[in-house]
Amino acid sequence: MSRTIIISNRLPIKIEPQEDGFTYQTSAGGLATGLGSIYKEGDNLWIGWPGISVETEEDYQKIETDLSKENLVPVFLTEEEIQDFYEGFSNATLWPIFHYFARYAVFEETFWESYKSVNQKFCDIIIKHLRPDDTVWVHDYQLLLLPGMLREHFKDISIGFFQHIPFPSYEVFRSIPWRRELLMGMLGSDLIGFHTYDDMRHFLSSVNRLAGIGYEHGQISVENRQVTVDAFPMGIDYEKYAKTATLADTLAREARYRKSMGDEKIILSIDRLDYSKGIPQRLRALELFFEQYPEYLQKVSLFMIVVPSRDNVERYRLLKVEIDELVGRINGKFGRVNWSPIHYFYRSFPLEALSAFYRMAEVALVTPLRDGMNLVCKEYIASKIDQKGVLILSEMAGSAKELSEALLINPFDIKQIVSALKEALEMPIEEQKKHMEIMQMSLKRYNIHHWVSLFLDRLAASKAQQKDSVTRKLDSTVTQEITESYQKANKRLIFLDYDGTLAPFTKDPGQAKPTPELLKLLTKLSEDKKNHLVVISGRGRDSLGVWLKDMPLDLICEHGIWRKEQGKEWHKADNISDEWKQTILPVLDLYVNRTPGSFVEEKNYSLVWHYRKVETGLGELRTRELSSHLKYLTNNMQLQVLEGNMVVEIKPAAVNKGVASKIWLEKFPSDFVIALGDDRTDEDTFKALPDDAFTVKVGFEGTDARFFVPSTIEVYQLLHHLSEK
Ligand code: GDG
Repeated sequence: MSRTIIISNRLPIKIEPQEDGFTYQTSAGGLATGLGSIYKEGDNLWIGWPGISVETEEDYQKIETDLSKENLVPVFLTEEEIQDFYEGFSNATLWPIFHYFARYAVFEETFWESYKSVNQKFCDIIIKHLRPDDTVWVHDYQLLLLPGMLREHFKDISIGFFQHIPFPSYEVFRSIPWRRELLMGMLGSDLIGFHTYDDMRHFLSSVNRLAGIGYEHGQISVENRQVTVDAFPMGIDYEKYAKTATLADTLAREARYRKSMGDEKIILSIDRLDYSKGIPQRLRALELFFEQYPEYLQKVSLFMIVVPSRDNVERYRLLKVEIDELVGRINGKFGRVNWSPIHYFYRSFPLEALSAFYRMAEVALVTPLRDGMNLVCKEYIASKIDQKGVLILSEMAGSAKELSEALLINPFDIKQIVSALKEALEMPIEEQKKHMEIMQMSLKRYNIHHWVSLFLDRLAASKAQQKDSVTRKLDSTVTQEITESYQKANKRLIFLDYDGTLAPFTKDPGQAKPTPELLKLLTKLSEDKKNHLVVISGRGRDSLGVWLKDMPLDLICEHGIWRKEQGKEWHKADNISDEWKQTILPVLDLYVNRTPGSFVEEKNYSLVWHYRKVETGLGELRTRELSSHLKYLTNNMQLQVLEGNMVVEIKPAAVNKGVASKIWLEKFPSDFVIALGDDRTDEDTFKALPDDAFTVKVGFEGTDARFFVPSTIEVYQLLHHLSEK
């Protein structure tokens, strides 16, 4: 039976030491509820830090045994690891960088070393429990290296990773000294999930620019493994919040609180103590609100809950002091004997109390400067049984992407928060209900259970897709298979692409001349009379035709427009015209003007726009624009627009490498066929060849070839090997 193993920094449990052992209380957090139905089932597991330091071996054993009954496996951390891995690298390096507080980030080698070793510690413990057909789901920024470490031990295991906090723009992420290692660690996964499309976009761009790995439609090819990246906005346990809001205990609490507050309208805010939550900004906005609209004094107050968090860290202590001072100042300035503008609680409350606050509040004020998702605003909406209430929500929270019916604000724009407060307090009930209804419908549907199954289904689907489309690495076994078939054959047809296959890429295509080593290798292969070599390229005959002029092989240039058998004249494909070039050239020139570093190559019957010297990202962007521009323009022109390796090529639709290779197949029947190529134009060759032909892709991107090799080096090795046989 395949099992699901959940991994997160923290186990969903709180352990308290007692005189005669320990007490265990399961966490009621959103993630714990959502995953509860999974890890408690059958042999499934949840592995993580139990949140307690123990001193004796006996206690270790005891906790381990107790937890195993709940399907939980502890990873114990030492005090030093908590300091360096958790408070250090996780919360003083990654947290600020990922929330765009780059100036708060600490880059400390000892923190990094500890981060690596704790990720390794997790890996070692997981390995002891893991079976090859298990599915592993790793959570969050404390364990970015773990997927890569697990992949080293289990090549085929299914690994999902979800990041709960934002992924920053490449411009910010790049400042981390260990950025590449972090990305490669994440790329050990099969599926990587973020809350929003923007996070996903930032991640893809960092992978592209820092690890030099390209992507297409959210798919990254890492050493012949497809990694899928997608957005999965996390929901809440809607039913739980809706139900708690109707419990007798909740209603009794609400009645008690209401009585002591009188008729005042309540603005509610609930956050963990964190600089990303925008608490001081919110307080300043409230101060300005009372200054501008004194008529609201004694009629409205802010109910502010701040849950203690990381307060032994200096940065958080300073924030606490700032909040205390602001609350003191505002209460001192506007307060009356019988009224306070702010009711401030620096502690946590039970769920029923929270639910009563949600019910009571006319307005929820959620103003993070940056937040991966933010669940508090969703819980507020789910608790509004009567649908009365207004949500003011920062556009910097992931949830703002879903909750467009809220009053969205920029948390740095204090004046805008003030206007939103006024608008919220004056919004007619009917309008409040209308917005609330829409948001409730959406949250009910996209709840936590939906999120969990969406992620796990997608992981299973990505894995299945990977298995379907396996292109095998050309290893010693495959080489052996090819060699045997080669030796048995009497007539061999060998198709070789040029750029990226026989010759590595150069910045200037004119520089990619064959080296003496290559000429020698091709000559040696051709000397075997059983071999028939064909170089099949998109290049013009003015370069390739000249460079390989006297070689004992056939040439197919410009994708088949020009063809030449050894010792014979050039032959042009029938009915090919070049008149269309006059229409297309000015368009390409326009893109050259707009894109520094790009240039146009003009061949007899095709045109190529090259962007290999263009800034990463810009080239890809222009490619997309140019391709769609050209596809529209060439609609009735019998032309084909091809996106190749750092090029966009336009050529007559009637010719391609597939059509050309078929001509050779018919003309030269063979009992051994091999084709090697690196870009999308070679896919036509691969598809045109019979099933038993050996098709080899150079590179990792998705391909129809049966085998792949990482680079031209392995192409040379294979050809050398065959030339010796
Ligand atoms: C990270 C990301 C992302 C708060 N006070 C009390 C209490 N809470 C509960 C809330 C809510 C949770 O804590 C806070 O969740 P958030 O989503 O707002 O924030 P983070 O803890 O920073 O979570 C965040 C999340 O992961 C999920 O992916 O949304 O962006 O930063 O559920 O209700 N619960 C109780 N008493 C309190 O006093 N019982």
